[in-house]
Order: sequence, then structure tokens, then C-alpha cells
Amino acid sequence: AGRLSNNDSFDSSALTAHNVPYPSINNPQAVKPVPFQQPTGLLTFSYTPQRVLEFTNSALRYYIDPPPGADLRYGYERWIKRPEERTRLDGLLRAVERVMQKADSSAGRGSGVKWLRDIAVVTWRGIMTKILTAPYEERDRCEFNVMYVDRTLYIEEHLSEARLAEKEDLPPKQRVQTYYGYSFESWCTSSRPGVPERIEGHPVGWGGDVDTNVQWCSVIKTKLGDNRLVIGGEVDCVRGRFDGRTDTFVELKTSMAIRNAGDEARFEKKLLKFYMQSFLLGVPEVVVGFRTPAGRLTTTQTFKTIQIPRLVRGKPGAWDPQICFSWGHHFLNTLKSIVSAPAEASEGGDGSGTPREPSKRVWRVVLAPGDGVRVSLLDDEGIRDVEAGEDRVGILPRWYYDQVAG
Ligand code: 0WD
Ligand code: CA
Repeated sequence: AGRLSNNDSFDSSALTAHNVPYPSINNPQAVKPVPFQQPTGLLTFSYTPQRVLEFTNSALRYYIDPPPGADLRYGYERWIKRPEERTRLDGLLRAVERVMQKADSSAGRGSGVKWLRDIAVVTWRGIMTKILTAPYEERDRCEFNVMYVDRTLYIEEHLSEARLAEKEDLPPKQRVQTYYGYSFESWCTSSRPGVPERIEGHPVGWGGDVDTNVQWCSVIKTKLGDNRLVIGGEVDCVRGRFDGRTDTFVELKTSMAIRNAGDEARFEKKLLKFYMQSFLLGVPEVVVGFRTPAGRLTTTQTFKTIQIPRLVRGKPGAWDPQICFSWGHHFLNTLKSIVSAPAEASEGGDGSGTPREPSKRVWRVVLAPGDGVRVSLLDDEGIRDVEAGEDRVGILPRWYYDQVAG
């Protein structure tokens, strides 16, 4: 792979590689506003402790104020930690299949596939967050695999073996900090609305030992500019009740207590991620638990998602969500134009010069802070690596591909 550049729009060193420049975050006047539609819930699902996906709300939790001074280290030894693995789109695709089946049964056969054809992007929320916040990301580079099937982009995260091993093998200090976040979720949630959990052998208010297999996920549809998106993501809990809409969703976060101006600036930077992550799923409220370095909860503060941008406006290091939406829109449209171009004869990965069918091509997208974006076509070896010996067509499970490849 050649060097990344902010300015080059095309890298001649590889016919199939494209560079996409970031917008200038220093020149917001040049940014054309792109509207982001209020998300609508399509369906929800749960992962059980056995990591089985079911279309129930078994993993749904209710918000409850945490006990003052709660110990976020509580239960650390009993944490059931889901092993790090490549996050495939499979769970989300089962949800998409279900939405299509519903369309078929209410509006007639073929309605599902027709609905999907109008969807520009199917992906996890975490991936959209990374794409949209890229103009402000100064450190972490990220990689995605992309397919374009029947006018829809599918985007999954690509984690190298090295990155996976790194995530699995976090230094103890970082591992504990990660746990503080999950523990806060336990202290802040209950199996019944408004009633603190009482579990034999545990302090009142402890929601149960942390098991990161268990997740409640919501799938929504929304629109960024003229691109319809279907996005799935984890929702920590709801306030009061759940009636199929997103307006009672609550996102829970922990952060170090703010002691000085430096801490405050760091927190305001983090708010962009909190904001974008929540906004994308239509989560209207973020509850932040501030803690000591040793994991003692000091205070909690509730943020209304849509008001978060106002809190940083005009401050040093401020961010502007409009830059993110405008960039995201530009990114998706450019990506679409790259991946929908007819295959070149030179792309024949088997050496015979026969190009891979467009809908079976897999693209690698690299977002590199300071450098920009690089899009390139994977060769057959790259695709084999992505398929990982499973019954897949590129990143998609075959059972799904066969239904949607038109
Ligand atoms: O295993 C992995 N490497 C990942 C798994 C990375 C990113 C996502 N996922 C999975 C999630 O577990 C979920 O099933 O994809 C699905 C969709 O997740 P999402 O909502 O798109 O993920 P994101 O927005 O990145 O993270 C939401 C929450 C996190 O909450 P905080 O407050 O920390 O942002 O998902 C959890 C975490 O609670 N989460 C994970 N849990 C266990 N292992 C992981 C992980 N690696 N990543 C995120
Ligand atoms: Ca959370």
C-alpha cells in the first residue's frame, strides 16, 4: 500500500486504490450542512448469556439512580468476559432479514428486497461513530471491510490479528478501567422499572454480576443527507418503559472526575464520541458517572444528547457535529462511487484476468488520522482471510448473500 495523503484524490501506484481527502475542520464555513433524520426504531433483539441472539427483550434493563459512592470495582473477580473476536455483521443481518420478512408478509413478496435496495448502508453504530468522528480523531487509525451488494453498502470493522491480541491482552490497569464502565451499568440498572435490584448476597442496587455476553440491541433506520442508513447498536437501558421507540433509551458512561481545566478539555473532547454514538441510535439521554482513579463513584450527571454540542461551542478544541455529518455524507457518496464502478480486467484475482463479480468484491477502507482515507480492493488472498474459512461470500454469510444479491 502506498502512502496516504490528504490531498491526492487518486494514487497511481495501485489502480484499485483511491484516496479521499478529509474536509478542512479549520474552515467550517466551507462545509455544506447535511441534515440527519431523527432515527426510527425497526426492532430490538437480545444476546443471552450463551451469546445466542433472540428476538426478545430479555436483555433489556431499566434505569435506576446508582447508590451514592458506589464501588465500581465491585464484582471485578466475577466478570464474565466475552472473548474478543472479529465483530461480524451477522447479528445485524439476521435483524435485517427479519425486517424484510415483515415487509414481505405485510406488503407482499419481494417488498423486503425492494425496501433494502433503498438502504444505502447497513452497519453497526460503532462503525458509523468512527466514520463520522474521523475529522476530529488524532490518534486511532481504523480499518473496515466493505461490500456493495444490490445498491447497499455493508461495512464491518477489520481487526488485524495483532489488534485483536492487543485488545484481548489489555494491561491490568486498562482492564479494570473497562470494567468500571460495565460495573456502572450494573449499578444503574434494574430488571424492573423504578425498583433497585436486591440480589441475595450482594449490596442493594447491584444489578447483577457483569456478563459482557449479554446485550440488548436496537436496530434503527435514519437518513444522512440522501443516504438511508440501517444501524444496529447496543442500548444500555431505558428510562421507565420501552414501547418500541427510541425516546426512553439511556446511554451510560463513566469518566474520571474533573479536577482542572485540562481534565475539562479532555472531557469535552470525549463528549463528541458520547454525542455521536448516542445521536446515531436516537438515544436522547447520556448519564455520566464521574469516578475517582480507584473507582469510587463521585457524582452522576445527565446530558440531553441534542444539547451536548452547545456545551462545547466556542471553547478551545470545540467540535461541530455539522462537520461530521457533512464529512460522513461526502465519505459515503465517494465510497459508493468507487465501489460501484465497473470492475477492471486487471482485477482478476485468480490471474486469469476475469474480474470478480462486482457484488462479490471486498474493499478495504483505512481511516488514518492526519493522512486521510484509503480505499483499495482486496485480492483473493485478502478475501480468503476475511472469509476465515466460514461459509461466506466476502464479509457476508452465504445465507444472507443468497437472499439479497440481485
Ligand atoms: O468485539 C468487538 N470487537 C466489538 C463488538 C467492537 C464493537 C462492537 N461490538 C459489538 C457489540 O458488542 C454489539 O453486539 O457489535 C454490536 C454493536 O455494538 P455497537 O453499539 O455498534 O458498539 P459501540 O457503539 O462501539 O459500543 C457500544 C457498547 C460499548 O459501550 P461504551 O459505553 O463503552 O461505548 O458495546 C459494548 C460496550 O459496552 N462493547 C463491547 N463489549 C464487549 N466487548 C465491545 C467489546 N469488544 N465493544 C463495545
Ligand atoms: Ca455505555
